[in-house]
Amino acid sequence: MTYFNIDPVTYEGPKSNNIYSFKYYNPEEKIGNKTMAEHLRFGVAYWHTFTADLSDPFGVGTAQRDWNNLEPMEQAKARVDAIFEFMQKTQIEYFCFHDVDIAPEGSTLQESNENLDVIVDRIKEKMEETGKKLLWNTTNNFTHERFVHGAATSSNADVYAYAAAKVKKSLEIAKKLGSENFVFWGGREGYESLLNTDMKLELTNLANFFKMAKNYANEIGYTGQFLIEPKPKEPTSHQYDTDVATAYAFLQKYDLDDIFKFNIEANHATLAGHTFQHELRYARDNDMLGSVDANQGHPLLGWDTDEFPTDVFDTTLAMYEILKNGGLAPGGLNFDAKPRRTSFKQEDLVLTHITGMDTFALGLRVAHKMIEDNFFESIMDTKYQTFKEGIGKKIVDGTTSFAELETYAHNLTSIDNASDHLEVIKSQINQYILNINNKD
Ligand code: XLS
Ligand code: NI
Ligand code: NI
Repeated sequence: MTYFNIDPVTYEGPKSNNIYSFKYYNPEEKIGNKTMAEHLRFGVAYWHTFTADLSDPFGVGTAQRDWNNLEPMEQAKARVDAIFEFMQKTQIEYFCFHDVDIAPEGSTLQESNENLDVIVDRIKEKMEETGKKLLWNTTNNFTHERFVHGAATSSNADVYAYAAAKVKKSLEIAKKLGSENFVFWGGREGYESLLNTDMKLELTNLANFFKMAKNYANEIGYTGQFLIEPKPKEPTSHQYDTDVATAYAFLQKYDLDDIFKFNIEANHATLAGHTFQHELRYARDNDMLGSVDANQGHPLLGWDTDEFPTDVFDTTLAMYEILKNGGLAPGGLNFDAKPRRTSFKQEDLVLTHITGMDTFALGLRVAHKMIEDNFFESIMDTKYQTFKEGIGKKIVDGTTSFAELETYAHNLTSIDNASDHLEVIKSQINQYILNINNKD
């Protein structure tokens, strides 16, 4: 059975009109000292691409998929075959999933685990056959009604235990499939209202949950990188892992900051009232940048629309942060993104990924060139030059005092501030993007 009736997608360059080709992503081409494939480490999200049906709060699913009418376990098997064919044809090396994406839940935990075992075995075989790898897996502790009050922050200890059992199983799967990372996204870890929420208790329980997860990973010898994926709201009105800064403070308070890094999702950053670059920078500056959920929000909609990335300005700045981070490995760029409800054909799965991959590949090319030219570095150099010597250097080194600064201020005859020409900087970035394919 063939699910995608196309030849493998290859690089044809920016002049090609073939929608089934890469215009900017050339996996084996070296950019600096790594190939594009090594820089970008693209991943496909099982849930959006193979499990979801494109329903929204106002309408049923529109996705036309070959596996739509199969029985649950047959459907699960077909999806495994489909995703591996998909990865072969799109040259995507990694994939990511939640437990419930790959196998149907049974009526008991035991039954769910048995279903998982069957599918995980099939996935393992396919991984060995194709060389494709698991970027990360995670646990869905938010969809089922038992998680109505959350999972590791539920007000019900029985639910907490159930959630722990599911994460335990997911860690075993991670170990078995050699998952390079393990993700915790907050799901329903947050609150609807503080009127009836003991935030302090819930956060302490959450911290203990993470500690037990790490202990269990150590016990079974699972060494993948642990990642937290911040999000400010949706589904709860306040998610505990609001943004990188908030989650970092939580990790530090509970002494978990050595165990985790962050998986940063572009659309979550904008939901939090930040730019994507802000979240990446905050994490990078603190050596906490682990992986990325590559998508973008819709500028007119206030929720997690999970669009495929198309904004080159954004991907350029993202790739700048990622390059300055020394890359993402063992993390990568997981397309936590879905076709619009109106793009319901199976082939749209391929076309959307080509779009996202090309947008990041173009961003990589531009960001690399800017770094070669020391573009941002020389801007910063000029802007902060007063901190390189004299009183400025003393401030940076922490070797001055208010008394000394006061004396210094009294002696100033004038203060000269420079314009930062921000509009010129933006225009120069446009020039970089437009000229990236010109050799002269
Ligand atoms: C939801 C999240 C979710 C995580 C994995 O908004 O992005 O998809 O990436 O649980
Ligand atoms: Ni995500
Ligand atoms: Ni999301």
